Amino acid sequence: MNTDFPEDFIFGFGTSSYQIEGAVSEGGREPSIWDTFCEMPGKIKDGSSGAAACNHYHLYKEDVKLMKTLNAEAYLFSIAWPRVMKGGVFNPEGIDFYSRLVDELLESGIEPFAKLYHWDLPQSLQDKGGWVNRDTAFRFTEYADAVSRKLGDRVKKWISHNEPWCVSFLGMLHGEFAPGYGDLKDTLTASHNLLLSHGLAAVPIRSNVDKLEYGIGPNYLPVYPASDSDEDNAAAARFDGYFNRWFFDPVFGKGYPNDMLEFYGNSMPAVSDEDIKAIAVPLDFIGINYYNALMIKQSPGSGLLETESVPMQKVEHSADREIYPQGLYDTLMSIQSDYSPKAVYITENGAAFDDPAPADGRVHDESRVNFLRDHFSIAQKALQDGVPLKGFFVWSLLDNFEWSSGYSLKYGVVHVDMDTQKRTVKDSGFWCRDVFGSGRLS
Ligand code: IFM
Repeated sequence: MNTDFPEDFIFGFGTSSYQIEGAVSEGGREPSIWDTFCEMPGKIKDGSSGAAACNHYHLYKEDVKLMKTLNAEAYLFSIAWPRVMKGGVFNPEGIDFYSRLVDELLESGIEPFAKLYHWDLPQSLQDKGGWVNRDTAFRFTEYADAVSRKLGDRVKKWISHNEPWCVSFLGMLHGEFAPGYGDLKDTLTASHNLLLSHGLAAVPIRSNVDKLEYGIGPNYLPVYPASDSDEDNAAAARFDGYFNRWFFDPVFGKGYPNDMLEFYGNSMPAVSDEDIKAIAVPLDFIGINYYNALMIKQSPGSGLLETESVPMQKVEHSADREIYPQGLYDTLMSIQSDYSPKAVYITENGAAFDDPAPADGRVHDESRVNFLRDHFSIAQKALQDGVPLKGFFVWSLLDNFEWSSGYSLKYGVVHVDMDTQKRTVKDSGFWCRDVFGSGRLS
């Protein structure tokens, strides 16, 4: 068949546990830092939480069926650590949910991709310091060992962390996500412990999973200087160091970037060569979460980095971000030239729009269709230009709990009525169905 993507290219959808599962008090799950954070006044825009979310914990069979009708070839989901380990002890009921989900996926011909951490740290570990405590990296390794022992016979693609920048900088220094506090030193320590846990966990996972493919899923923001002045170029490089290179460099064996180590000075904890080596564990693939780009200028006095982002010219906007498909191409090409990964998956890409309400069983979300078409097209161009791109996961299958924005932002290609839990496939979902089924964009 004549297709726009290679025969073995994988098309799928992504979600995360706290954003869709609900059932937070069932199956022996212990509270996570997000349960706690949602209870703090003013943290979530609409005062909501993921307590009920999309009730995927109970409706997972229906959701798998839905994905099948949309021709998904793979599903990237996250495992909730607080379901699987209760007070540090393995909880068989918790893993049983994921085991049933995996069976259901395989029976439907959908390949499971499992993420170990999409932000829902057990509160009991936060009470001991969370990611600032080095011990959390060892607890993560135990958790990864336990989960991969149970699922590794059926799940071959594993991702350690989703967007470690959000966990550390956004969740601590900027206080916008759980746990919501921490100074720069805590943030840098947490970012290091997160990366360390990625490296340490690879060891048991590799011994538990035959034919394993292991990766990590950071977000990437291509950064462009707002002018060609030296100041703006330096500001853009600093922002790139803070957001991108801080995570990518150590994972790909380059250690922490020197310019940023110098910039952070005494706030950066001492890091041993053993840790740097452990983080640089061989990767089978890199997952890239791409949403938008940033134009950065020097801005003395404005926060830690002394940078400010300025609006890009002539770009459209989604409900929460600028739209810049070219940024996905630039991201893929930069990663290719800076790190030469063996394989790349786009592990998240999608957009929130103010969709029209469902009418006659349809949701006409033309903006999202256009968004996806433009991003798939540019991904295909990067593929033609030599990026070893193996798959594309649309974020997200369902409208869901969008963290500090609550349910006010809708990223799904399937509308979810949060009162009735009724799912309605949007036009973008049907667009995915056609592209996933045919491998053709037009
Ligand atoms: O919903 C989030 C997801 O959890 C992490 N990446 C960005 C998405 C959209 O904001």
